[in-house]
Amino acid sequence: MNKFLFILFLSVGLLGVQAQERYIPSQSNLDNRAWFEASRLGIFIHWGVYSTLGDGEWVMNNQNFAVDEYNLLPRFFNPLEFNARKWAKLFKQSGAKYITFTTRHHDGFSMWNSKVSNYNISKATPYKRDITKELVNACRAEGIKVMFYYSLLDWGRNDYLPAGKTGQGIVGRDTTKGDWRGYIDFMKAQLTELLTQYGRIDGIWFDGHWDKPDQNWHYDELYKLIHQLQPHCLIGNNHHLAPFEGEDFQMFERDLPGENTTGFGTSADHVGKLPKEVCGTIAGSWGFDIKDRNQKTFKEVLHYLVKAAGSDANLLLNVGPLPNGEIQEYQQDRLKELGAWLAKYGETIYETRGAIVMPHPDYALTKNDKNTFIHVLNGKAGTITIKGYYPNVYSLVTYSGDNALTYSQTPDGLQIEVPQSMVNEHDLILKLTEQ
Ligand code: H79
Repeated sequence: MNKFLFILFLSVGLLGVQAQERYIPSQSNLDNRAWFEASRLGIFIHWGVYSTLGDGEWVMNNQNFAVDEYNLLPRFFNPLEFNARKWAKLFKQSGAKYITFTTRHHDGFSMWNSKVSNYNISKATPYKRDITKELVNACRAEGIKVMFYYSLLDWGRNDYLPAGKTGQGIVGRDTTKGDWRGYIDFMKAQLTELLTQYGRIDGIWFDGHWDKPDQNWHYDELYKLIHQLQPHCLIGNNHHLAPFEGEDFQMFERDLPGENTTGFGTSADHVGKLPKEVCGTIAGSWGFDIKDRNQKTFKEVLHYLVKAAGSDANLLLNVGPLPNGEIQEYQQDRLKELGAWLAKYGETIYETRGAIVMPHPDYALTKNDKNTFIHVLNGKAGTITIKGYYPNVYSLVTYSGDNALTYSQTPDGLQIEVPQSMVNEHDLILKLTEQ
């Protein structure tokens, strides 16, 4: 081959490789990102065979189960009170625009009728019904979009071995059967099922990367497969790092973007430009914990939502249903209260952008085309100073527009006088209009 042709082929080859690696989202994906970013509230559902033990979704690891012992759980996971339509109506009532359902958590149990693993709701439980299918259909009927949580980490399968950072005390696995390539192919087969048998799915939410942070997870293959099957499908991965190539949104676990109170590493310098989502719980834990005493009040849940929006992120708010399929009353109450609040003040949350200034314990700001909304969260009268420079304030009024406030721009920010008569313990919303 002459030298010129050789170089030409080489460059075309290299370009080809690069083109494969670089992810260019489809128009439908970009549209879906815009929908996602405008949605601002989703409902996270942690539900699986672990729920039967009432000790959270990490019980298999935390109590160092043997695989055979844990495998008894499906035999009495029989959620007779589960009613997908009732759940979907509740989620609708909360004002949420989508749900993210744990199709498979770290224990490896599949909540759908998987053909590549019998360890699933239809084949291993007396209940037999395909819960994922029922939930998808019920949500679709309410106009709620569906995303699937899918664990990369697996505490039960041999091919996942050797164990990663977690699950080291889980016994009864055959350590000679580790097969990473086989495990990746298994996940591809499961993801294919999830993305071909349930109609349109709007996102895949991965979790567990941090169990084997140095492992090659073959995301190029996994992400490509997902985007090939459903190009609009948004991929997020809870790896606690800056977004990887091929991802469509960035998530923050129990932290606002830029915060790092959990120590998971979602630090400020990792905040990227993709749509953002903060996930958090109504209870203390994700999966049902019978001794959970950290039930959040309406005010706490509302402030979570407002601060998430104020930091330009969605809130993915978690419920942990009981093993019988009911959602506990206090969790239902929080969702209904949020919905009632959003029905009145949704304009200040949906389709707004945040990060004008980052949320502060006392306030958070959101903005749409017409107004900036100042959410005063400290429930106090007196002077409050909002960081930033707002030189063109035309009017500063209460959300209803009935009352004007006194303000002045100072070097520290916009100083506002909140009279006692306006105090709102949940959220005093002020509407700032610029000239
Ligand atoms: O599904 C819920 C949790 O079960 C799951 N993600 C949410 C949405 C979750 N798993 N782990 N965590 C949350 C906490 C992660 C802890 C970590 Fe670590 C600390 C990961 C890395 C450092 C524990 C210790 C795992 C590896 C070392």
